[in-house]
Amino acid sequence: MERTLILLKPDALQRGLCGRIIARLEDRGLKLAGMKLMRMDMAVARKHYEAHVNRSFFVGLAEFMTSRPIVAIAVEGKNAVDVVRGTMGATDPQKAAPGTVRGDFGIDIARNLIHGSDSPEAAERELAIFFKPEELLSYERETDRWIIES
Ligand code: IDP
Ligand code: MG
Repeated sequence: MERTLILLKPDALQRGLCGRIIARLEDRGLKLAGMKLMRMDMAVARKHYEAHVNRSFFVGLAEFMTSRPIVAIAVEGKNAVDVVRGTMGATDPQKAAPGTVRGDFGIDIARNLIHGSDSPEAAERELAIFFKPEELLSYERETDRWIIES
């Protein structure tokens, strides 16, 4: 079973969309493994977005992400990384399909509401930035028994 990191960005909290976004993750069948309301600091922003530090948008992105509270969420499920990316939609909300979080709630690439790790390796790296091992919980749900491994 795969785990991935989701961040509800400051715009999701400012707009009061956390519940609706988390509902979509739960609706999809993903299991919550960790959740934290927090403020990202600049050191964490640089670490989390290390692949983007030299991009033109990095300063604006880091300033935004550290400006107000975020919610860090770990979810677990079959192919969780790809499932979450699909549920999020394309990076640019203008190009994101209707039915996705970004496609339904966003219009600006710099205010696209949600982060999700883009590979299992990135997920492992990013989860370790936001959660101590003991903050990620493993527990059984009755519906887990319905999942067929393939
Ligand atoms: P992703 O969040 O869909 O994985 P990335 O390419 O990893 O997209 O970019 C990280 C974040 O940086 C995006 O979610 C978005 O907030 C921001 N970003 C990416 N490209 C641009 C841009 O061209 N202008 C402004 N912000 C951008
Ligand atoms: Mg990314």
